[in-house]
Amino acid sequence: MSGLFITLEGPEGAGKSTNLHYLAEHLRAAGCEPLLTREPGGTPVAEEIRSVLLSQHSERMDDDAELLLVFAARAQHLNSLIRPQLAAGKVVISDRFTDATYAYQGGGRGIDPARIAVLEDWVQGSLRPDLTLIFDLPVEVGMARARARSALDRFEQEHVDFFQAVRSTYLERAAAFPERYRVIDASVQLSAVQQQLHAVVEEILERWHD
Ligand code: Z5A
Repeated sequence: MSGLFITLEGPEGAGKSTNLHYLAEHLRAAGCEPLLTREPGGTPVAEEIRSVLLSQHSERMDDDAELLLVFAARAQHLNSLIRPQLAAGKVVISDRFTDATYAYQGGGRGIDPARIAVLEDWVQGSLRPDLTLIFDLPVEVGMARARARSALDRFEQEHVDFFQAVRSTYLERAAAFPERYRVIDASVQLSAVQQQLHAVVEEILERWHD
């Protein structure tokens, strides 16, 4: 793999989508044209799986079914989009990836992370993001932002405890593997969040040039 794989993570309403575009603008200004994508989704088949995952259904979705759908979408996304782009030397930025599975299906739903790791190894082999930005903020602030923005999807209807577990899992992962993660304080006003991203843009450009 000669490209660079960057992922953006955080609880709902953290500002990932907003800041994905900000990062991309600054990379483009420096001559780097990143591929922007998201999970679940990113390709036509994976987007169909996304809509199953985010919609309400007449029965409760089983936790294992949810986990396997997340990885089914990821296999499609990786093999038909991300791996070829990385092989072509591109910077790929994904709004969420497998850290979200550890946070939502592991922390939120309570699935044993060892089971998630088995699927991670199966679907991804040795591929892991080069850099992961965690947009961190108090759960109530993120929930209020998401609620003010649009109708709530299936995940967004979860309770505060679910999102507390999601946030804690992200922070535990960042503390365990500090070389891969950068934690961004996303609770402050947008300009102050974006100020923190300048160092990240520099780091991406340096690593891309190497
Ligand atoms: N999911 C999963 O369970 N397992 C997995 O493995 C994966 C995903 C990959 C879809 O994700 C769901 O899939 C997600 C987890 C699950 N569910 N949840 N919750 P998604 O990324 O598509 O949806 P999301 O997490 O709900 O993202 P979001 O709510 O769209 O949040 P965001 O992208 O982080 O935020 P935003 O859209 O950029 O900003 C939200 C609003 O806040 C918007 O009006 C902004 O203008 C505003 N905003 C942003 N920054 C600020 C600041 N700094 N101050 C004030 N207002 C701000």
